[in-house]
This record gives sequence, structure tokens and C-alpha cells, in this order.
Amino acid sequence: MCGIIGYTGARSAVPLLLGGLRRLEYRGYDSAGVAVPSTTGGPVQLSRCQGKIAALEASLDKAPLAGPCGIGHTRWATHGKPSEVNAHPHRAGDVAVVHNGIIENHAELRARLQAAGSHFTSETDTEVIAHLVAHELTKDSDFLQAVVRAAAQLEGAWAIAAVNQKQPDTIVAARHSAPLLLGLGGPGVGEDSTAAENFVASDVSAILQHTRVVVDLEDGDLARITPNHYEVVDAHGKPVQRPRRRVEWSPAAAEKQGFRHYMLKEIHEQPRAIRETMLGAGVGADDVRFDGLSLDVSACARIVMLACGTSFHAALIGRSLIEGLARIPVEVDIASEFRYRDPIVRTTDLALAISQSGETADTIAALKEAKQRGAQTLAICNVLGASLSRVADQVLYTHAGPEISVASTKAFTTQLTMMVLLAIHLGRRTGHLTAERAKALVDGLQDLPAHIDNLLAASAAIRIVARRHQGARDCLFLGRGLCYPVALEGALKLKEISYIHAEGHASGEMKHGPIALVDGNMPVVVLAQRGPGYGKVLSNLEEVRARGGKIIAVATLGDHTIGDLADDLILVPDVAGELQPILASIPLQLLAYHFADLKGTDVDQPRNLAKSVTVE
Ligand code: HGA
Repeated sequence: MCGIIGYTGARSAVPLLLGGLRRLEYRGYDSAGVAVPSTTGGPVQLSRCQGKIAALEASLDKAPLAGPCGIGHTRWATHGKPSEVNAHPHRAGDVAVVHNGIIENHAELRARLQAAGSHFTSETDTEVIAHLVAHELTKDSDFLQAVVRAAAQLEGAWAIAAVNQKQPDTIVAARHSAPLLLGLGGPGVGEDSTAAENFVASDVSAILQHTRVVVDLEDGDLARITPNHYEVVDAHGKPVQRPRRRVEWSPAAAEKQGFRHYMLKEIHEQPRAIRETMLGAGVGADDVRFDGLSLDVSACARIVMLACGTSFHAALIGRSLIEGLARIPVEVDIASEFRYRDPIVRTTDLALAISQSGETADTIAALKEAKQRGAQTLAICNVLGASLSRVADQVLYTHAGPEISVASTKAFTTQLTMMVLLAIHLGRRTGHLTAERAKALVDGLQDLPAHIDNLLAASAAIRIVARRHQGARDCLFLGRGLCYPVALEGALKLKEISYIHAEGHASGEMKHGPIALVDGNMPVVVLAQRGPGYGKVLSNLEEVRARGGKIIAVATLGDHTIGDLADDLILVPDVAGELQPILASIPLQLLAYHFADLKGTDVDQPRNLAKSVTVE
């Protein structure tokens, strides 16, 4: 959510901080700011703005801040409205702090600090951190240990970066239930450094241009960086060793590469991304091995899937796939609900958490809960080394590459691909999936990238459909069976980026309520793939038509019946039922994209949203 970057070295900090913040802006974008220790004495210099990074850049153009060390932040407000005074960094005494997360005991800390004479200027929970550190520095000038003592008083979640005017080349960072890593620069290590330098960031994409060598902080860790040195300590201030890691994602993968929006680029990356998912899984002729995965399938009585948002929709599809192909019972839970309903978890359960970023706070908390109650744990995520991978016993990576657009596309279809692969893997081991059927599915998977390329070629035609319904204020999405969650996801995508009110329903549920909404102004997107239930979908279409609704049908190539019932028709190649959700998702992504683009919304950074929801 909020993005954090810090730099200390020989170069001017502000351009590096702004470059990093631009790459992080997708995480949160209601305000931004930087803090740079002064090179001429005086307090740490601040520049903060409400709105996007462009506003901060404009303000820094007018009033530049000089110095070779600094911290920057792009905010997604949780405590206090988006405004300049609530924007980070927050300053107290010699200290300035940026923070991602929520300090749950901020009210009592604020009261205590105010009683001791601290003067607060913002409504945020974050400001207490700055005052606590400043207060601790009055007892002992060791900056790192002051943050250790301050952090020990916090409850909640935080990734923090702090600077101190008294040690102007030093940044202290702390991580507790929110992502943070160090980036190591300097000659021979960094991508472009000629002198000693180091970084801290909430997301590797912020620093990838400058270094690929990172140190992942563990929960509870704190770190001190100077241009020449870094050290990591645990929550008690005792030194700990954390390994270095080389990041293989190229900076180009996080650029728009000529596409108008990241979302459009990521939609077009799906053929490649799905190939990568399969390569990573070890797909054989009639089996999927997942080298390194060891699940005792015979001991697994049930799978409990935990996820939020788009990943939750992938989980719903995964449930049908695994139950269908492996005959293992599966339950799906919204991660944010799971731990608050005193769930029944047994040691024979496998808890499977799904999250693109692997940083989704609700999903991490739910998986921890399941683990604590004795379940085996497995995670599916996209980002290597993410927090979820450290909570789960085992991890499957989707290898979709960086997803920058807030609205998820390639992360979803690669999750669906992973669900098919996992269902094949499990089905072969429970003995319910024959080699012949597995081979047909594997062959079908191999054909998907080419099918998706063909669907992407229909983007212009889908734009025409979106243009025809451009005035719509509401939209209904209907699907059956495996395509019911696709309808949910289609509706989510449309509302996220176009702000058109959209609802997804199981087709059979329409007559139990949603049909009351249907009129001549209401486009109804119907997933009408051939297969079981097709006849019933046709009946649903008739019901919509009878009420004057406008039908956009997503149907199977070669279907000559449906054209007479639909106002607009989008055809999808005929593939095995298990693979239909992947293909059916593509036109819905394009439809949402074109609706939003025609309306002129901020497609990649839709209002009120942020990528990677690291607060509960
Ligand atoms: N609680 C802080 C930081 C918000 C955050 O981490 N969002 O993801 C604030 O409201 O400023």
C-alpha cells in the first residue's frame, strides 16, 4: 500500500527518491513526501504534497532539497484524510519518519507523549513513531537502538524508515508485518553506482534500476544503513545475519514498454506469463510434478483456501477444479473473515493461501491462524521471497512477473493456471485423474497462450462493444459453474477501474433478485460457454431479453445459436471446461479496460484503491 524508499550515498537523494516513488506510486497515491537531512545545519528538510508524485515533483522544482541521504513515501491513508499535513514523512525533533502499516495503540501513545510535552501536527497514527524515536534519542544517541526501543512500544504493523539530522548519512529501518528490504549499491554491486551507496524500499521495483542485490528483512528486524555499511538487528537490538539475494526481474519488466497503461501491457503479457507458470511447475506429458513440493496427499482430508479480492475468485475456481479432478473436499474462505469466526481446522487440513504480492495482510494473518491450529500450509504467490512465503511451509510461485496495475489481470490468470496444475498434480496422486485425462488437460494448457494471443487480437472489437454501452451506470455479470467466479471477477474489474456499478452473480441466482435491476439501460454480460448448464444459460438470456436488458454474451467459437439472443457477441475458443475460466477472463479484462479508458479514468491507479493491501 504505502510505498517507502530511502537512499544514502554520494548522489543527490531527491531525484533517486522521486524515481523510486514513481515506481511505487501504484501502491498508494493520495499524497507523497520526502525528507532530506540538511547539509548546512537546521532541521531535517521536508517536502510534502497532497495528490500524486507529480504534485511533489512540481513542488520540489520550486523549492529543491539538496543532500545525499533521504527518505520518501507515497501514501494510502488509513488514519487521517489525505492532506499535506497528514502526508509522510512526519518530523519530531531531529527525526523524520515514513511508515507503512497501522499503529494500533497510537491513541494511548499519543496521549502519553502529549502529556510528556510532544506537540502533534497530524491526525496520523504514524506521527507517534517520530515522537517516540525523538524521545528515545534524548536518553541515548545511538539512532538504531533508539528505534529498537521505540518499536518495542508499538502494537500493530509497520515498515519504517527514519532519518536523523544528528547522523545525516544514516537511515534506520524497521519491519514488522509489512514489507521492507535493503538494496545494496556501490561499485561492482549496484547497476549504476560509482560510489558507495545503499537503499531501503518497501518493494524491490523502487530500486531495481540501481541495484539487484537485496537483503530481505524478517519480521521484527531493524537495520541501519550508511553509504558504506549495513547492519541488521533483531527486535531486541542484537545483531543478526540476513542473506543477500539477487533479483532476477529486469527493470524493463516494470516499465510500460509502449503500452498506454500498465494494465493493458499486463493483459498482453498473459500468454508469456502463463508459459512461465507452467515452466516453473514442471509439467510432464500427463502429470505435474512441482519439484520440491512434498504434500502427503493421502493424509490431506480437506483443503482450506484463504484469499482476498481477485485471488479469492481464483480460489473459488480452484475449489471446483480440485474437487472435480482430485476429489479432495475444498473450502474457500475470505481471508479477512477466517480468523474471526473461530474456524475449525484439523491437522489433516491443508491451508492454501493465495496472494499476488504475498504481502496481503489479511491473507498472511489467516494463514498464520490456520498454521497455529495445526494445518499444513501452502502458499501460491507471484513475488519471490514475499512475507507469505516465510509463513507457509511450502510455496508455489506463479512467475507472472511484476504486476504494477492495481487491477489484477495476469496475476489472476496465472493463479487460475496454477489451480489447474495443482488439481492435476493432486488428481494424479489421489488416483482420481487418469493419465489420459491429465494428458488432455496438459495439452490444452499448452495451447492456451496461442488462444490468448487470438483473443487479444479482438481488443479493438471489444472497444467497440464498450463504446456502445458507454453510458451505462450499472452492469450485471452472470456465469455458471466454473464461470460463476469469472463473472464475479469481471464485475470486480469493471467497478475497480471504471467506477461503473457492477455485480456478478451465478446465472441461476438472477431470478432470485438481480433480475429486478434489469432494464433497457443495463448491459448484462453473460458467460455462455458450451458445456453443462448451457441450455439453462440460454433460458437466462431469454429472461433478460424479455425485460429489455442489453446482452453482451461471451460464448464458444462455433456457437451459431447464441447470436440471435445477444446484442453483442464475443467468441472464445472451444477448450476443456477446466480451462474455460482462463480464456473467458481475457475479454472481460479488455471490456473493463476499454470502458474505463473511454470514460477517461485513471486506469492504473483507480481512486481509493492501492496495490498489495498490507493493512488488515
Ligand atoms: N497509517 C498510516 C500509513 C498508512 C498505510 O500504511 N497505508 O497502506 C497513515 O494513515 O498515514
